[in-house]
Amino acid sequence: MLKTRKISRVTHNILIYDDKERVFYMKVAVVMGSISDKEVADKSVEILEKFDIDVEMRVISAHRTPYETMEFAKKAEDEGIEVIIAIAGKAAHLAGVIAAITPLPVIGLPIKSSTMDGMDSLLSIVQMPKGVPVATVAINGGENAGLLAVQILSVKYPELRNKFKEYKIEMAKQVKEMDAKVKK
Ligand code: C2R
Repeated sequence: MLKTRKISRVTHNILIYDDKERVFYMKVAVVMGSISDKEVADKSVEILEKFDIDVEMRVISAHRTPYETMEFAKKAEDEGIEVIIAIAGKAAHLAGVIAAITPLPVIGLPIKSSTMDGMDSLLSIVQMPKGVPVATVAINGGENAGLLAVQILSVKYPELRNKFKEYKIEMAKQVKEMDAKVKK
C-alpha cells in the first residue's frame, strides 16, 4: 500500500512512500523517435509539469536504436516510471514495441511528419493486435497525451484527481469567457 506525503524540502514533486519507507515520484516517460518530434513532445511535458509530475525524456527508436528501445522498455517499471508516452511519425513502431515489452500503460502519440499528413503514424500506432493495447491520441495531440497520463496516474494519486477536476473547471471558465465575448 503506497502512502503519499508532502515534504517541504521538495516543492515540485509529491513524494510517495511505500511500507518500507522507500520514496517514489510520480513519473512519466516521454519518449520520441527523433528530435524532430520534440515540439509535440514539449506540449506533453508542459502539461505533466503543470501537474507536478516528474518527466523522463528520451529519443529512442524501434527502427534506429532497437536495442536501446528494448533496454528502456525492460527497465522502465523498475525505474519508477508509471506511464509511457511514445511519440513517433511515419511508420511508427515505437509505441507498439515498447508496449510489447513493458506491463506499463503506453500512450501512443502520432506525428504529422510525412507526405501522408500523419495518417500513416496514426494507423501504425492505433491498429495494434489484440493483447498489446496502445492508448492512441490524435495526430500531434501532445496536450491530450499529457492529460491522459495524468488521468491514468490519478487512479493511484488522489491529489492528481483533484487537480484534474480543477483543470476542467478552469477550461470551462475559459470557454464561458469566449462565449460571453461573442454572444449577441
Ligand atoms: P527524422 O526527422 O529523424 O528523419 O525522423 C520519428 O518519430 C520521426 O517522426 C522522421 C520520423 O521517423 C520517426 N521514427 C519512428 C521510429 N523511429 C523514428 N517512427 C520508430 O521507432 O517507430
